[in-house]
Amino acid sequence: MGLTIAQKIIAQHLISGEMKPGNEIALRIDQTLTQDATGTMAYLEFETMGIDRVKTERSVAYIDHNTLQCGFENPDDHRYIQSVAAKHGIWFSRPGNGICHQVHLERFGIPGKTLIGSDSHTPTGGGLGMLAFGAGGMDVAVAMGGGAYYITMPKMYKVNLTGHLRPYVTAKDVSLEILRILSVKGGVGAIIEWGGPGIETLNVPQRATITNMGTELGATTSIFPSDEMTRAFLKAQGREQDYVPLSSDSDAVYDRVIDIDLSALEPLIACPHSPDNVVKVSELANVKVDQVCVGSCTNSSLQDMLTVAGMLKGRTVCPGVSMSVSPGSRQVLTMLSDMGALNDILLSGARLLECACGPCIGMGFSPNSAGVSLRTFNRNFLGRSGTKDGQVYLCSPETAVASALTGHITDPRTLGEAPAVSLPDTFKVDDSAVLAPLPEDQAKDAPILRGPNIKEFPAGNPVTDEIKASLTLKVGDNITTDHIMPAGAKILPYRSNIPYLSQFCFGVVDETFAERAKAAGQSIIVGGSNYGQGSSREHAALVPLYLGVRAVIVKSFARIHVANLINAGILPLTFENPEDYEKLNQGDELLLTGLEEGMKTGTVLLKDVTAGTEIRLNAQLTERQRGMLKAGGLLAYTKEEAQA
Ligand code: MIC
Ligand code: SF4
Repeated sequence: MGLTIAQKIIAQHLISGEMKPGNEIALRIDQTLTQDATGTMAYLEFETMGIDRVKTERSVAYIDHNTLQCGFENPDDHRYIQSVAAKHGIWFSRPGNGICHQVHLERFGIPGKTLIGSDSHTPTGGGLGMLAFGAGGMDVAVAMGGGAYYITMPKMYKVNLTGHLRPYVTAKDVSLEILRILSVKGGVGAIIEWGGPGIETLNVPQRATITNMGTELGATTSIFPSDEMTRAFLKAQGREQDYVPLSSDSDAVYDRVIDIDLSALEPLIACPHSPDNVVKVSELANVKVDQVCVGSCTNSSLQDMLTVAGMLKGRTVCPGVSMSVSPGSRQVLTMLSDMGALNDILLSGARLLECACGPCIGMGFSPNSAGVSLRTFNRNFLGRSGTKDGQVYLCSPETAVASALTGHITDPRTLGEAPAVSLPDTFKVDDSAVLAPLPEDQAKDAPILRGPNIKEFPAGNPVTDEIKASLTLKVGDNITTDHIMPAGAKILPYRSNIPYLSQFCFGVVDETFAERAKAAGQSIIVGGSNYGQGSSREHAALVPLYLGVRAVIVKSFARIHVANLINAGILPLTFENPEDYEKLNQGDELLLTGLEEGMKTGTVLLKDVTAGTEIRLNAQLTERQRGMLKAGGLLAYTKEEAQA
């Protein structure tokens, strides 16, 4: 039987485990990346491991999320990350150099290598044939220390593309189409390989838009073959030597095959508040638009920016619309400027923002009250923009610009001929904003610069035989980590201060949760399906841990979040019978007993002391995961293992 691309890379990096879907496998990791909002915690965790130098082929620390610097907190954290990077062998991408995924694709990604990043959109690297995963900070810390990365061996899905995109229809519309087909849970437990004759028409930045948004499907990761398009991209980046061809075997077997005819696609748009709430742009033609934002790791490549500039050239943004443009990297911005296209953007009245995540994570540029905001980003979860009643839609740069020009949601095909955009054969290569780590002999005495915003992170509690706790919060389906631990300009600067962050936990859902949980001492959260979808932020586990959450019981979990819960020593459980979800009420006193045995057999008994009922729960845990929970989390477990 032949192998898929992902199976080939997994086989080359397999440390342990059998490559059978559902089995736990351990992978050797070649590269890591962190960003600043998750990085501070990841490096604090790395420091506790006492390892002098990272063991990876390449580790890069990016500063791209927390760049507002409204006080000392961010610059202090940046200095901390810069000093850790210099000392421990990590490359440091300075603030302003760009969004981690865009810069990593341009400068460091290599086909066939494994990459994990403390950011859920790390699969962007799949656009050039990397096997790239989003992970919690602790997992990245362990990988930097040379440890394996553990995942459940995924199923293999293939999306077969035929035809070619018509004018004004884009890679983003392909992403939205697959979200329409599969939904935000449709990729859970699977790696999505993109193939078929249609991929020959897509260049690496377009492919990266597609692999980037595979995260919204809940997929473990997404990947494209490495072919002549990949070679051309690497060559343009002055890195042709990094090219290796990669393809699946002709007799590779897939668990599911989905066909998409590119020629039949139309411009699509995701409505509030979920990326899979997809309709045709033409169906929303009368919706008035207040704000338009172009950028984010999904749509900030040179190609996207040149298209935006081409469409804006000689036109002005509608007076009722406020528009922002954030290029993905310094390379993109300086090339836009060299090519004269930057002026077309500036003269249109659009506001140029820094090469950073910016509005995508609520770091400024929030919409007005109940404002309709069209964004080329990947997530439109409730409240994420910073305006709770903001109505955020996700679309392509083409649809975004067309709507900015008319003031209402507009199918770009109504605008006349699309601007012709061609990418130069050579990109402008200037890595001066990426600082090399110190040589080993100088690194030893180099200081680590810690600011007062860095507070200790909570230690996990070993899971013993019994947990008695109150059900302090019951939530529904598709709860995102933006619900659990919101971000945005007011909160994000405190990512290294768990006690401060804790007051905002679940704030968008229930403002009194944090107080209640603290008062209860020990608590259990109950949720529906796909609990914890979205970002990789381990704060969505560490903050509940700090507030006394000992277990989370749901219908199903999202991949990265359940790993983060276990890493933090919080017991993840699922209903044996999903209908039992209805039997539990917020405020009930709950008792989990026989956990020692139950964690081994996979079945645990829950007593609802208040209601006097009993419910059976699944505890699907590997031996390693049980070990982590019994030790009180990954860090404690790693220490125990090292001592043993
Ligand atoms: C996001 O898009 O939600 C983020 C902010 O990039 C997160 C990481 C974080 O919360 O710091 C992600 O996607 O993992
Ligand atoms: Fe940054 Fe947004 Fe991409 Fe997250 S999704 S990495 S916040 S640009």
